[in-house]
Amino acid sequence: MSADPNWKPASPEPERDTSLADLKAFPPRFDPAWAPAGPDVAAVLSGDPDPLRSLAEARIPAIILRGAYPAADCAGLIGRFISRGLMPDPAATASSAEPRRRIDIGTSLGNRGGDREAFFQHAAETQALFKSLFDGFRNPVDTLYGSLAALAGGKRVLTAREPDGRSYGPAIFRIHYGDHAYAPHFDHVRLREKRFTYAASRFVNQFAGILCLQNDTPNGGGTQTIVHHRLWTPEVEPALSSGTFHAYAHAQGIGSCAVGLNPGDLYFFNTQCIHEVPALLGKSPRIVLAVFIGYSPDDDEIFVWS
Ligand SMILES: O=C(O)CCC(=O)C(=O)O
Repeated sequence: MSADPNWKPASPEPERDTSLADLKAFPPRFDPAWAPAGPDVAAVLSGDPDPLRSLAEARIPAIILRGAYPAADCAGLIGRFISRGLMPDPAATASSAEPRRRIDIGTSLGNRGGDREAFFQHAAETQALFKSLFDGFRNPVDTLYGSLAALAGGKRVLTAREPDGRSYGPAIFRIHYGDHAYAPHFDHVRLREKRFTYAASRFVNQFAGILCLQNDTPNGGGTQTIVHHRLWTPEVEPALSSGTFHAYAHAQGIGSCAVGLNPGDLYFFNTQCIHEVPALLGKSPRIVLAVFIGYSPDDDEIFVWS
């Protein structure tokens, strides 16, 4: 698999400058009463025996597991991506000056699911690539799945698959360049992408798991995710599609939570909550390992895909 410079959003995004001006005019109201659970699995479970249900009901904005993956292995993996030609070397000005806004290493259902055969073919290539990509480092995909399983109260955590046995991409590295931003949006395989022909659409709730490998600035700080205390419903859609969600949140008194991450930190959140990653301002690409997660309170399985 080679770097994929042709990333396009799964659905049209609002005009970026409108969103950014809106964020400046109506900064989020951070709500200390809507606090993430953490900082490790034991502490989360001692405060709440069923944290995924709490996430599904948006009673907490996120579960943040600090230092879930070794920071040294984050740096080592990035070196490997560069040496294998999966991402450009930021030190090589010729390639880093190319106008790439996001590179994926992995298979995105949102971007590729329109062509079912090509999607499963690509997912098989990702599975093959991941067999050796992490050799010599701790396997970050195992860290993500293992952490989720530890929080899942006995439910079986597995890569999403169809009844014919074909499985999806297990996880995806997303490398965000320059002033890349995710405007306020939600993700849901049924409610947003409407991929009813995929088995992952059986789940009621969708979460994301995000492991930070590198921020856009070193030593903390930098651009971080904001999760808003508002589950998507059709009523909120006009504010999302017009790029005016921040004004809407201000008018409605919607609280928010900023998720500040360092390399090695892992967080889970409910992707039906409106969320965003404001424009990157630092010089380094922001690099994460990401998954989507299908969860239903009364389903013994949890599906994971990218
Ligand atoms: O990179 C992140 O922290 C969140 C990305 C995001 O918005 C998403 O997965 O929907």
